[in-house]
Amino acid sequence: MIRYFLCGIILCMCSIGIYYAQTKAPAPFGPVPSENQMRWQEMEYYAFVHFSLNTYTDQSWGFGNEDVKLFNPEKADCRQWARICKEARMKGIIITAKHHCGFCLWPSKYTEYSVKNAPWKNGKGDMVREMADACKEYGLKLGIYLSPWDRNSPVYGKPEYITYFRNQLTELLTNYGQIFEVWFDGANGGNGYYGGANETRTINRTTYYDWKNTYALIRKLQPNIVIWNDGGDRGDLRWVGTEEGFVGETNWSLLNATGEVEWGMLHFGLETGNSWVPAEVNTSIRPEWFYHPNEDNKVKTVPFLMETYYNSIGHNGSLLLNFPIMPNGLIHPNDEKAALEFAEAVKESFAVNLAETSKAEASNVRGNAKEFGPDMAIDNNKDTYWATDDNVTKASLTIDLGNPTLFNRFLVQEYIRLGQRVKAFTVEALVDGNWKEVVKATTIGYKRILRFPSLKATKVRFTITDSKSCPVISNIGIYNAPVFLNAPSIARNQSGEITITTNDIGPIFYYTLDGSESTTKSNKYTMPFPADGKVEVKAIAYDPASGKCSPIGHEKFDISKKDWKIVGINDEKASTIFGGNTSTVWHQKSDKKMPIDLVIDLGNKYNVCGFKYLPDQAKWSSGIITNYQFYVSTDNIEWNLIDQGEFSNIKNNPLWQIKNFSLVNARYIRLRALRNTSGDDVAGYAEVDVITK
Ligand code: FUL
Repeated sequence: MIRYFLCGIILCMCSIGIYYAQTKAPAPFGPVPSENQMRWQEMEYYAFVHFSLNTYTDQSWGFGNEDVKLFNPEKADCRQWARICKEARMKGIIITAKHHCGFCLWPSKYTEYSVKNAPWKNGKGDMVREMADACKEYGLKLGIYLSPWDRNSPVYGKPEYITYFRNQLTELLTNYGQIFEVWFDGANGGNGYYGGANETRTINRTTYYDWKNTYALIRKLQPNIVIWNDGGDRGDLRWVGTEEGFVGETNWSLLNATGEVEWGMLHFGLETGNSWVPAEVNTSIRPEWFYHPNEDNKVKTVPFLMETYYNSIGHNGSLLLNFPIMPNGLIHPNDEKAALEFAEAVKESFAVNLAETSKAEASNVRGNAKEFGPDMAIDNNKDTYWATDDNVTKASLTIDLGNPTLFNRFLVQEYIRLGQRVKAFTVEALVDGNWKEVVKATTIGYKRILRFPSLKATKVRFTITDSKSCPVISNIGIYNAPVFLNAPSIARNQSGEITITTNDIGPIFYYTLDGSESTTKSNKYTMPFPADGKVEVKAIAYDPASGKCSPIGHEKFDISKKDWKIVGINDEKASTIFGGNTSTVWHQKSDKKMPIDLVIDLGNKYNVCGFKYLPDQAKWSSGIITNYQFYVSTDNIEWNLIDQGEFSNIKNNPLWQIKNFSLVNARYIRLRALRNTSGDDVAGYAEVDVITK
């Protein structure tokens, strides 16, 4: 009897042993995030604030010779910024402690070009301190933007600058408490004031800053920090290759630790990368980073911001959304309104997870163990996950919603502490007893959200069709998000015909031509219509099914372009540059060398007070002009130089470049390209326009 009893105990112990052996958690696969990267990833959404002397000069980049006396934000209130960010459900704020102009928002010991010589608070102010205090009060984390390029420093470009740069970093990383992220912009070298030298200084982006030792210093001072660097050595986070607010649909949180990084790698990550370098999507709530009064009505709309949300957080990235601070030191009410409405829209979209109250089944469960079962993906616990046996790379998880249920979003998360694994998956729905493919996608990573038209189904099947190793899924969500219609796009071609379009399916457009707000009582749009000369068009999209209206789309058109001609060019494609279609482009290259002139005959004499240039919208394309001169003439013989300067930040943010000047009479205009982003002899144009009185 005792013998049987002992055997029983031994058998029992063996099976417990086998049970535990079979249900060991999957081993990490490939590179995995550090604790710092993990903490950062879970923040998901945080703010940038851009504030410097540029705020007072209407510039995007300062040259370093702007007067410190300009800095006097009489209502400056970092608590307002923090309150807005908190209410917008952001988790932190990164402040531009020093932008490219070199002006410091804190009283750095190492330069006179700082708040200590500004009239603000009689030189006793410290904006970084006020930001740190406000973040603390509102429970937000603080991050620092310190531009490596300094157009004010006399020693920029020389070895001494590295000591100066590290001294400033030390001040910022020592005196303001915990810093969650440090941001090193990639714009580096070029012309500047440089303590009066006023010259062009170039540096080698990969070697000049000796990042290895700079990183060691940072990690010593702030062990919990993440480093963002688009300039040199790989930091902890990567840029996504654009400032428009989206990262690739395929998005690996991997890159190689060394070697050149091209655009595609930034945008999609690198499937075979040997380092964990996740994507941070940085974009502004307005077109530009710094405050420009003419953008008060160009604040991004809720549908636009929702689009950004799906293309950043929904694509395995984090979202870093910028607020430009006004000269008085506050965030503009339009920006506040947009950010808070956006937060509401996100909340509403993901309010009810239909998967949480459903039943889940999986085609394979690791060791048949409950702790790796499908329920772990719908238990609202980020530390548990559904996993399969090691040899499985194709598997599905079916969610039974019980009744026919309406939904249009599918959210899925990998347990990335064990690496990013999934390469491809599908989502199917059981509609009226038949399985129907709803959507097909590639990578998942920390979070992936898929959108599709609303459908009613009783079951949802998530199938991993390819994975680097056994899948490990920590969360699944199914939602029925409200629809937000996009503001319509309005374009005018060279013959003066207006077209109104949208990417949404099926709405009706209404428009006005007199600057008044458009409503469903305005003119109904049925087809392109003529409206030449100066005209202001406002249009909305209306969805009869839901009764919802979009925000207003708004365009102001200047003089007629019917008679415009490019002088001395025999190329039919050339006139696309005033055709109103921003996706077409024309390049001047052939035998021309910089400077390259574009001469346009406006057909008549006009009182001109500005010009507009839109570069090629393809990312990092050739022929993006950075330095220009603008001339006018009444007879194409005698020319006057009216304006010259730079199109700052045009490579990363290829927006309409708008330059204003005092009124001149002109029939001919000449845009002279002096330099471009790639340093070759190509000048490219998507659109060129003038501003008249
Ligand atoms: C860019 C900078 O050059 C812009 O001015 C801005 O600070 C943005 C966040 O990064 O590359």
